[in-house]
Parts: sequence; structure tokens; C-alpha cells
Amino acid sequence: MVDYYQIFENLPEEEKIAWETARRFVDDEIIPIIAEYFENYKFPIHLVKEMGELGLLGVNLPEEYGCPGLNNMAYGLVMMELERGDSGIRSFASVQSSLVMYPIFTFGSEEQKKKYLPKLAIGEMIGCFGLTEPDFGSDAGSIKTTAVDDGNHYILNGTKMWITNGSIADVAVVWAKLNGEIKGFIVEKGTPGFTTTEIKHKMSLRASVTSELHFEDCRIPKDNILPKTSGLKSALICLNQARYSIAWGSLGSAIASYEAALNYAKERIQFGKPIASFQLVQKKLVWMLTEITKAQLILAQLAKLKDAGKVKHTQISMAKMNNVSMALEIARVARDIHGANGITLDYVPIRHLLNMEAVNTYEGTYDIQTLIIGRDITGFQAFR
Ligand code: TGC
Ligand code: FAD
Repeated sequence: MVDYYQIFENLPEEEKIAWETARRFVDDEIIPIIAEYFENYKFPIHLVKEMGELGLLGVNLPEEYGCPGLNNMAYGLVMMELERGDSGIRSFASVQSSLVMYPIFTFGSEEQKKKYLPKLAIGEMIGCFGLTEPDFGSDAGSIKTTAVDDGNHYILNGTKMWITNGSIADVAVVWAKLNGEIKGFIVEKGTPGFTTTEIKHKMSLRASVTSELHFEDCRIPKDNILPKTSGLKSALICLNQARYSIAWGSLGSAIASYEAALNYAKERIQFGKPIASFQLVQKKLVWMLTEITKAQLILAQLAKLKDAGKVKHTQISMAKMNNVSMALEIARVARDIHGANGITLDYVPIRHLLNMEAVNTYEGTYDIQTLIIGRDITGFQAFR
């Protein structure tokens, strides 16, 4: 593992074990198959239960509900390893953990927590999170999906777009307006009026399922509202968890691209010498390592702040913005170092490069994270 500043050398045993478990899983199960899954537009769903058994889902949620109950450093390290494998795998795990289990844990009733969390933790159930709509992405507060009170039920109408895990999910956390206020609802697969369509032709996140969710007079029991949700803020609180996991995941992606470029540069001979011996190539490699080290320092401090309950959501935005953009650039330079070989899936950078394009967009684009921080430091909102 790249750790030039020895930031992760003296981790407590619990964090080390979680990290090593995720690392081994990625080396043994993901790396050997992922290029083929990416090329064939498939998510390796057969690995979900193993991820659950290994404690890679809901890492930072409590044991009381069947979760590993670890801290945010452990959660981050797991996400970093999963995305070293592929963004699709980290996406699956961070949606399940941060956007399905976390909202149920934070805003759900005791019955909802007992019913769903243990099954989601072991991968017996898969979840998805529906906030984005065809006409409202960055402007999440303007969503149009509605919930109407109808005696013992709520009736949902609307469409959600770009939903990770959508067509494979057993349970969806859906955000809709009830009397004009955004609230979270749990919708189970098979509920009449709830259908999904998988989105095709993606050139990014190909080893991940992305779907549309359709609600047409979809009646859900009253018990399925997440009772403690109130307004867009509740959804944004969930996004903080997911942005945190992306900030770590993108570091894993960057490390994968950097290690591939370093190895390739040492072995590729041009002009009678390894290309790693040329100054321009060394400059690229050193730049990558420096950016990775800076990202690691940000994350180590962010994890400490989060574990101490002191983290600001704007600090998470900065880490998401910086680290994803860094990983995107590193993948691009690593692809370049691979020359023509770099455009094939035989080498990892092109896959990470394509993935990072989507990661830069989802969970709040680079621009939106910039404006979130801009508002924090200037006091002026520049969204609208
Ligand atoms: P705004 O007025 O800013 O906020 C409403 C209330 O919420 C508070 N707030 C937050 N609270 C906690 N955490 C945050 N991150 C918060 N951001 C804002 C805010 O203080 C306010 O509170 P109060 O008490 O005053 O009511 O709302 P706005 O409508 O102006 O929107 C702001 C904006 C643009 C930042 C927000 O809409 C946004 O973040 N948009 C980006 C949308 C986004 O990130 N969507 C992600 C969808 S999920 C996804 O992409 C999953 S991909 C995952 C994967 O596959 O890995
Ligand atoms: P838009 O909001 O239309 O933005 C387009 C461009 O305009 C961007 O460059 C943006 O930065 C810029 N822009 C927008 N507003 C401003 C402004 N005020 N100032 C300056 N620039 C601005 N959503 C979910 O709810 N659940 C999921 O599980 C999920 N998974 C996803 C998986 C994938 C693979 C992808 C690609 C997306 C996923 N999303 C999901 C949706 C994602 O969150 C949105 O794509 C994202 O929030 C951006 O919205 P948009 O695509 O509508 O872009």
C-alpha cells in the first residue's frame, strides 16, 4: 500500500483487520474478474453475500443491528480498498451502507431498524436510494415526486433517475414531497405501482447497476415513512456519509492507477531503457504520489474529526471535491504512461478514468461541492 508519509502505520488492531479483510477480498475476488464484468456491463452480484459475511457493509453502524460497529477510519479504509478494485463495487457498498442503512438507522423507527438493518448488513437484502429525478439533479430541493396521505397508506407518484442498485434492490429509500415537505419513505420491491428500468449504454460505472425508478399510484403502508425525516436536510445528512465514503474510495482508485503506472514504467523499454528512467516520466509519477499523499492527509484528519463528532459537512465536501478530481487526473496521466496499451482493459487506468467521470458528477458535482465550500467561507450562496 502506498503510504509515503507513514500515515497509516500504527493503526489500532480493529482498523487494521477491517482494512486487511477488504484488501484480501479485493485482491482475491474483484481484481481477477472486474475487467470482464466492466466490459460485459455486469455487476458481480454473486459477491454481495460474501461482502456481508466479511463485515464490509454498514461498517460504522452498531453491532446491535447486526453491523460491524467500527469507527469511521475503518469505514474509510474499507471503501478505499473496494474502489481500488472498482468504483462499481464501492458504489454498491456505499449506497447500501451510507444511503440505505444509515437513513434507516438515523431516521427510522425501532421496528424499521430491526426489520431491515440485519438483513442489509449480511447482504441478504440490497438497497437503493432515490433522490435524483430526470429534471432535478444538483437542485435536489426541487424534486417533484409526491406522497399523498390516503388513510392507512401513502400514495407515491413520480420518477427517480440514475439510481445505483435500482433494479437489483429489495428495498428503496425514496425521497418525496408530502404536503410540500421532503420526507423519506421505504418502498419494497414488488409493491404494486413500483417498477424499475435499467439504464443502458453507460461508458462509466459499467460494473454497477444504474436504474430509473417509476412510481405510479404506488401505495405503501403508513409504517413505511421514515418518521424522523424532515425536509431536504435529512437527505443531505445521508449524502454526507456517502460523500465521505467517496472521498476515501477515490483515493483507492488513484492508488490503483498510480501503482499500475509505476510498475509499467519500470518494465516498459523505449530507447533502450525503462521509461521510468526518463525525467518526464518521473515527474508524472512524483506528481501522482504527492497528490495521493495530500489526499491521505486530508482523509486521516477527516476520519478523526468524524469520529470525534466534530466534522462539518463542508469539510466532507472539500475531501470529495479534491480527491475525486485528483483520482480523475491521476487516472488520465497513468493511462498516458501506458501508451497504446493504456486504452485497453488489460491495464486498469482506463477503467478508473472512465469510472471517475461519473464519480466526479454523482453525490454532488465538483462545481456543487465548490459552491458548498464557497458559501461556507463567504457567507453568500451562489447556487441560484
Ligand atoms: P440548502 O438551503 O443549502 O439546505 C437545506 C438545509 O439543509 C442544510 N444542509 C445540510 N445539512 C447537513 N448536511 C449537508 N451536506 C447540508 N447541506 C445543506 C442547510 O443548512 C439547510 O438547513 P436549514 O436548517 O437552514 O433548513 O438547500 P438548497 O436547496 O439550497 O441545496 C443546496 C445544495 C445544492 C448544496 C444541495 O441541493 C445539494 O447538495 N445538491 C447536490 C445533490 C446531490 O448531491 N445528489 C446526490 C444524489 S445521491 C447520489 O448521487 C448517489 S451516487 C452514490 C454511489 O453510487 O456511490
Ligand atoms: P445537473 O445538475 O444538470 O448539472 C449539470 C452541470 O451543471 C454540472 O456540471 C453541474 O456542476 C452544473 N451546475 C448545476 N447547477 C449549477 C450551479 N448552480 N452553478 C454552477 N454549476 C451548476 N442519484 C440518486 O439519487 N441516487 C443514486 O443512487 C445515484 N446514483 C448515480 C449513479 C451514477 C452512475 C450517476 C452518473 C449518477 C447517480 N445519481 C444518483 C445522480 C447524481 O447524484 C446526479 O447525476 C448529480 O447530482 C448531478 O445531477 P445532474 O446529473 O442532473 O446534473
